[in-house]
Amino acid sequence: MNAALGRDRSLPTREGLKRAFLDHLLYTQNKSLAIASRNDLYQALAHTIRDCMLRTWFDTASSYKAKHSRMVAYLSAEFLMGPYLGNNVLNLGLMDEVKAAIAELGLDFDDLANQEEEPGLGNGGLGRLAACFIDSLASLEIPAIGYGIRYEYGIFYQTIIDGWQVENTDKWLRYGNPWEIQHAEWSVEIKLGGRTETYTDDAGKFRVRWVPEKTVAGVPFDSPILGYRVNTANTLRLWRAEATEAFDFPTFNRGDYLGAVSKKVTSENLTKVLYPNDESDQGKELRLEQQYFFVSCSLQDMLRIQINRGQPVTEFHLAFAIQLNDTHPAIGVAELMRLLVDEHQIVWEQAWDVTRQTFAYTNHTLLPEALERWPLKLFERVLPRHLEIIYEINARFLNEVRIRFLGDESRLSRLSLIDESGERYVRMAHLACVGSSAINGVAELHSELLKRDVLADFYAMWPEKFTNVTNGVTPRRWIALSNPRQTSLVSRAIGNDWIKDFSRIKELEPFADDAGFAADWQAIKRDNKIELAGQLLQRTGIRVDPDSMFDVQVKRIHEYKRQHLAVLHIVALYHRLKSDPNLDVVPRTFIFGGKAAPGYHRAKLIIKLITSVGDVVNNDPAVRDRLKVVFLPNFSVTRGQRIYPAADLSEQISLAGKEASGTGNMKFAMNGALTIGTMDGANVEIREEVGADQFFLFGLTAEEVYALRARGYSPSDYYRNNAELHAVLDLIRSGFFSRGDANLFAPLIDELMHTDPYMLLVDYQSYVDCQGEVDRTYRDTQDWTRRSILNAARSGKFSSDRSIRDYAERVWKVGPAPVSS
Ligand code: H2P
Repeated sequence: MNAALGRDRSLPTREGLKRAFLDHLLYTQNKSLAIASRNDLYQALAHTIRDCMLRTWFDTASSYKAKHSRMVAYLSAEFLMGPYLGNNVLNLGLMDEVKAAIAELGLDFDDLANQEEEPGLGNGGLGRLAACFIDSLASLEIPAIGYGIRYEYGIFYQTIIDGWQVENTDKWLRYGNPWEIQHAEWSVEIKLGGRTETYTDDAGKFRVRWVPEKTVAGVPFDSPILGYRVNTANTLRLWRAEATEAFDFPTFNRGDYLGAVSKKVTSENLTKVLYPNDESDQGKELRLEQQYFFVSCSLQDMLRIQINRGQPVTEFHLAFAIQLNDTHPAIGVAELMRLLVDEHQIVWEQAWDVTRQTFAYTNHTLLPEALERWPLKLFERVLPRHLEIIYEINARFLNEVRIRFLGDESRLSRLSLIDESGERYVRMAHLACVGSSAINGVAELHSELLKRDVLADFYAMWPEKFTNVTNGVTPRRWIALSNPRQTSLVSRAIGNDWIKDFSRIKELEPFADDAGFAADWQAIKRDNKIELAGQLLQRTGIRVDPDSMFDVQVKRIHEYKRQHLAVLHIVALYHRLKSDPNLDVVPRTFIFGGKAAPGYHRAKLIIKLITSVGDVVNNDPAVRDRLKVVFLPNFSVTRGQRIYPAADLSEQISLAGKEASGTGNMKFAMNGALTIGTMDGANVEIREEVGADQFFLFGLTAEEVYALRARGYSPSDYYRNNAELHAVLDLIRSGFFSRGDANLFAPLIDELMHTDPYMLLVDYQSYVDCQGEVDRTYRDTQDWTRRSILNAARSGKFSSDRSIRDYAERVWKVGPAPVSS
């Protein structure tokens, strides 16, 4: 700890902060104020803030150790943390003091905070959920550790060139990461490839040994995760792969200089880069290695902690509750079995008991193509011992099934851990279900559909394992940090306890009818919009009117999320304006953001469609600036923090039954945006909570989608029978938005007209009508503002603190273990 910050945990004074900052500038960055770059200043500030957290971090670790607290281990291949500085200052309760101290040095806090390279170690909702959960676990003082991968390059940096997405590597570590501490002393060794052999141990027992083809080292990098204004700082532990031997002397001595370091290079490739979602099969082997790598590192680490505490490994499940964030870490089930049986000589039955009681599995998707499975051949090549273990688990499991469902052969093949319908695959979701004591979906509807559809056979086996935990997001980052104006207004009205206990946001309800409060609320929204408009201009060159309605859709680009349905609406409006230039429309700014997986061509074409329609609409004088379409490149946590507070309308328009939950929908709602959406994912619960008046509902329900598909769906009927839709599709198809190139959008439009797997054409009219209702409501500013306040006031359920309490109670059976000061 920096001496200037004092030796106890009491918070530093402004003078102390200034001194610590200048010390770090000098001793850590080796610069004076006069010659420091902005990055130097950021680094010095980051180190100063980190120092303020260290003592809490150490005290938390010793308290857990002393009390033998049962720990939650959250295993996730992705942690989309977003920038740390602001969040840490907020959670320390030091925002005002730090801002003042920095200002007194003639600097601007926000300016320095903007220097931070955000660790983009996730694709979207799944990774961001892990980050919200880690914040809530610490804030609720629940002993927990997040385990993941320290990718050298996170999700690609997206630029838009000529309307197309272009991917650039994300060099987030280029200036170093002040928030992590490397712990080489806790490195572990990871085996890969090779073969297995049997032997008889000293006691005459028959055993199996894994003889790997190669080994790599896993090195942990720890970041403190401070809870909001509590004495708890948990740990996020991310693993980096390194060569066990960095330099091969025999090779070097033979004169092969490159060869001497090649092992180092290939080993380090393992944690080089985060895989984008929806990628094709290429590079799959490395991804399996990545998953196994971080899972094995983490399990070995937990066993080390367990043994250090003097607890027997047969009580592993009493010490740790492991949550599998999707199937990416599901190999953990086989790995824990291997560690217990092969390395700790525990008998199979006991090891299996321990394993099953340790794991719980969260499913995040209903899309069948997104359920992970590994070609058996590849699996065997990388993890030969695990395949044997999986066979054994499967044999025992299928016996259980046989007894329960006598003679039901098709059930056996449906449930098997191995898919044998064609080329053979290992089914990771099945491994996760069999090896876990609890299985959950991430919203009520999603959990129901899991039981009915994707995991129906497992539900029939073990109904008691299934539960639902609706997602949530942290109000600290997504309101207090992102929307300081709304935060102070709310706190002036109801005090600031809502930041810690978000259920109390409901106390805001009466203020919906308070004219003064409403006027302030509206003014704040406008200020936030002005700020975002500035960013949009700077990043895209497009000038937008802050008095227009900000209609926003930000999320991964995917056909099921239906960004192109929003485009059909824009084109319809444009078409109406062209036919009747004096039409009275509500001026709107359509804002899109999100990344398409580099190999997902259709998604990239959707981006091109958005930007192409934008080019025409934004530059057509006949529109007279009443419609603007902006695609903000490189949507990220940082960008999200500017966008959610500035939105009027939140677009949540996936086909019902496809979006597991959604979490952006919650961030918008908390920041006062009304939702237009389908009965999908957590939308259903949002509507239930905020009330139907605050939610513009359209489209088929999941039931209706099933029924229509069963009857046989013919999109061309909708095309033929709806004149406006007909015109809209024709206009896009004709090349009007693509400088006459009629081929460009043909694949997209032809698909809509022929198969339309996400039923845009069915929901089109209902969506456009609903948007008409949005317009009518928006025209009455007072009414809109009232709804906006009510909406935010009733969003209490969607705090990730509530989600974590649900997990703690229903799944992990853990409670808070406050760290005394
Ligand atoms: C996914 C689901 C979302 C869900 C999120 C977190 C995979 O996120 O699709 O519906 O809210 O996990 O559970 P995303 O699509 O944003 O990558």
